[in-house]
Amino acid sequence: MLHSRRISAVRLAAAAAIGLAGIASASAETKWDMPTPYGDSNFHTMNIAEFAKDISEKTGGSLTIQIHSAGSLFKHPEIKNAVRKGLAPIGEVLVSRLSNEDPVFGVDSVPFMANSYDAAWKLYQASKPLLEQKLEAQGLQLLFTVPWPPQGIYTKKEINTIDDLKGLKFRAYNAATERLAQLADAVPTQVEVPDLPTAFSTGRVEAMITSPSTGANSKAWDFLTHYYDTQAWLPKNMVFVNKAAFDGLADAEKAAILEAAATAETRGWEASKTETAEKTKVLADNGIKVLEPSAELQEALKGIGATMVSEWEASAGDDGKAVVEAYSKQ
Ligand code: PCA
Repeated sequence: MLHSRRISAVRLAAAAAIGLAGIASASAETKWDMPTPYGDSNFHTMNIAEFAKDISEKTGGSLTIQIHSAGSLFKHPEIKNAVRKGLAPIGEVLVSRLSNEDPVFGVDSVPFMANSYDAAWKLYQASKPLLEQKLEAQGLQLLFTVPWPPQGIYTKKEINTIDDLKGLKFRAYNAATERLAQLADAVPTQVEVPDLPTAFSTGRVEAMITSPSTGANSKAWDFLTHYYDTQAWLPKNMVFVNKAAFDGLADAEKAAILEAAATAETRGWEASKTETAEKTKVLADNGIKVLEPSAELQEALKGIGATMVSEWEASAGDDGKAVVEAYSKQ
């Protein structure tokens, strides 16, 4: 036991050293591997592809980034720690995947706390100093965030009241979606986006809450029939770097990354807005019934949201108070 543990520790250190070796030689050509969780046709991945191209152009090819999408290099739950350990120098995750580590990471997924682009941007600005601080404590640096379109409910049957969700096997993608499912008396199961078609077609799950993007990218019409535009929250993805890897770059390369990141953030927020209408239309064009939730359903969801806001505030303590106060002043 002891022996095997030592071997794995040595292996891990060796892997980390290999990971960082490419980074240290800033004067030569540096190639960074970048794990991301979502597929190539998703607008986040497309935005990151532009970001990578931009960096390569700005640095005259001295720094290039190779994207490994759809969890192909590291699976979504592993990406943050892979970057933290230097196994990959840069990566993308859904911020709220980390809410189990610290409630601050989950603030953008509390239902109805900020459910428009304007509110989501303000909440981002209000929470950014703490977000950066929490990442820095892990040797990570935030580069940019981009929100998903507002979240709506997908089902295989008509949903008129919250009771219609009772007992449904409900796909979750973070702690908040799991909690929402519990509060609706549904049964949550975590499933990553690349696994959605299989999970639905084998009956592991039968309903979900996500964006029109993820519904359209996963061809939801193959296994679902109804989409309720509840506009419950706009969760963000973030792109972040291993601070030591970043510090090992030449100054011009660091500047190129920061400039490309600022551009990617602006472009990504705009793309997300365009995406909302475009992908909602794709759902409708492919036969999904795109519907407004009934007043009764929406009220019940807001009730669940209110419970979750209190729970979030209680768990986030002083950090939570600071974010809420900064948000109210935005
Ligand atoms: N798509 C991702 C996160 C939120 C979204 O719209 C997902 O469904 O996992």
